[in-house]
Amino acid sequence: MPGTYLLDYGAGNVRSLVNAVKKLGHDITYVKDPSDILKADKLIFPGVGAFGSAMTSLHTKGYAEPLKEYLALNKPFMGICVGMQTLFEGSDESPSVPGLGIIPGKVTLFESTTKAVPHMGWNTARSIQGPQRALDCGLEADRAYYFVHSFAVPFVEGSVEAKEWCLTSTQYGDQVFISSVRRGNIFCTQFHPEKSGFAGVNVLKAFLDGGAAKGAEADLALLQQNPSQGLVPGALSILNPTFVPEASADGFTKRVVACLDVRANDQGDLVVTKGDQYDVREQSEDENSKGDVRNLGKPVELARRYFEEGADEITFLNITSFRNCPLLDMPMLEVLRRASETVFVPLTIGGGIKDVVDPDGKLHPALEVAGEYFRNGADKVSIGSDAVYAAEKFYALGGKGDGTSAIETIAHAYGSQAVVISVDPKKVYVNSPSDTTHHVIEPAQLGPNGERFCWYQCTVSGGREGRDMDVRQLVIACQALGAGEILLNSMDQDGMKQGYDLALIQDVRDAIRIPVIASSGAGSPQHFVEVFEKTGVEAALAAGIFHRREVPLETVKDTLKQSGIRIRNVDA
Ligand code: 1PR
Repeated sequence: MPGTYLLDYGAGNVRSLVNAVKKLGHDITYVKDPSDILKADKLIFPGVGAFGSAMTSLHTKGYAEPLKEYLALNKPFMGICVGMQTLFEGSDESPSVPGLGIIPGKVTLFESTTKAVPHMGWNTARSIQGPQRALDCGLEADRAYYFVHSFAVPFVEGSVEAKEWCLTSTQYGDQVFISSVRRGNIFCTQFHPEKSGFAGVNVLKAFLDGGAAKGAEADLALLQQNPSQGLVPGALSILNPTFVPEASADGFTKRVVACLDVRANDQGDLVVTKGDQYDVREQSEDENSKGDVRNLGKPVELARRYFEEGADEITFLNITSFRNCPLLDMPMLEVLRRASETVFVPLTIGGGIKDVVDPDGKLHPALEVAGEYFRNGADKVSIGSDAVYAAEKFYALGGKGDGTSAIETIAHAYGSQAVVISVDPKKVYVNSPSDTTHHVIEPAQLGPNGERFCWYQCTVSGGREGRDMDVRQLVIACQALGAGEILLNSMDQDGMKQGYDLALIQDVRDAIRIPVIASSGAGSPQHFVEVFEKTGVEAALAAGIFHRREVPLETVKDTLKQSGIRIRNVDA
């Protein structure tokens, strides 16, 4: 059957892409057999995971040769992220594995001494082939797109890939890389259109409506006007000789994340709740009974609201996951499936990412649990308690992993960018650094007994148990084990609306190079300004003020913008 096909090798979340394509009114069929590839009218290849495993999957499934043939026929093709990278000659990520070699050039690792790596977040795309060509592909200069990658193809002025392929380039910190390519009917993006809000949905729409082909026709017209260029019609894009690209500028934005703590209430309904210092029950008049679990709304509806209001990412935390839950009963799977139908920004799921045992004794390793979440619409999983146990083992082994932890196995299969560590620290005050073996800092305020110092103790099971590990030890170990991001909560600040714990956040930001999401304590838009200006974190998360509509997301973004902090505009 001709039609639009999806080339998937089962390595991650393709649900959002499929949902976006369907939302645009198109059917999409999964490639199940190599022969399907050449049947396609349009082919989308959303690469996920590492370059080497993507290439290996293409070869072992017999997809590589028909794919090359499809590309040589100049049929409509859209590659996304690693799906774009595989078209190049190779990647430093997997040096021994050659790419498809359709585009000259090599994928290289971002420099991490000057900025956080992965490049995770929203950034703009500068037109290289001229604004009309970009527009044909649905790309607009003033909109931001969601990127998540550690490797990219450098944009080198004058190189063949820059001259003949590069549609847009993007600057991240001090580096400029190729963020989309187009030649004839072949169009690829390094960013994820299916995660880039309405701006990204427009890019998918343009592809499905034949956008790249419009460019191919324009190439032909240009070629007829300039026959001396000697290019092959329909197969090559040529630079518009009259177009001079703008100077490159870093368009990377800070992210505002909405967080939904989810659990079943006493009636058994799944609700979004929110605690004060992790206590999610209403105050009870009767000392002997517990108050009700606070109910602030339904997870799917709230997620949709935050997407529409401009959240750059949405995180769901299953906060009662310390209870063992059989894999098939995981309530968050349905939440994800439904949320990914209407929410087109990255979704993170946390709580219960660990080895799970079913009532019949069947063990599901954390990797399998995470895989289930990815297939149901998650882009990242967040690991809490299990990360603390993994870090303890890391130090017991003398500063190395043994390859079996959830962090290692999930990062290996799905990439570091898919593994977030959720940290639940609690302050422990001391009079002097010599009172503890842990790393101490001087907090802004003295402790209850006038203590000048404190260390941050890691906890497990939603703060119910403290461990002999400080936050600095935890984040350093998790980074070494392969985590891609830190979600830094604070049990002391949670729900208090007094602002983020800047000393803690600064300390963690300085200790590692992976992105950090500041969490807990936001009470006003100014708190977001403060955390970005004072600590340099990449993202800031809030829950209570958004759920209670005390501070709208739009106001947070407007205030950040007015303060000169780059953010993604709320799009429509
Ligand atoms: O240990 O891997 O199963 O994960 C459990 C997850 O559940 C962890 O991510 C842990 O942070 C979370 N969790 C467990 N218990 C609670 C609780 O509140 N009782 N929630 C909990 C953590 C903190 C943030 C909150 C921010 C912002 N909640 O998620 O959203 O503090 O709040 P604010 O803006 O209102 O101040 P595992």
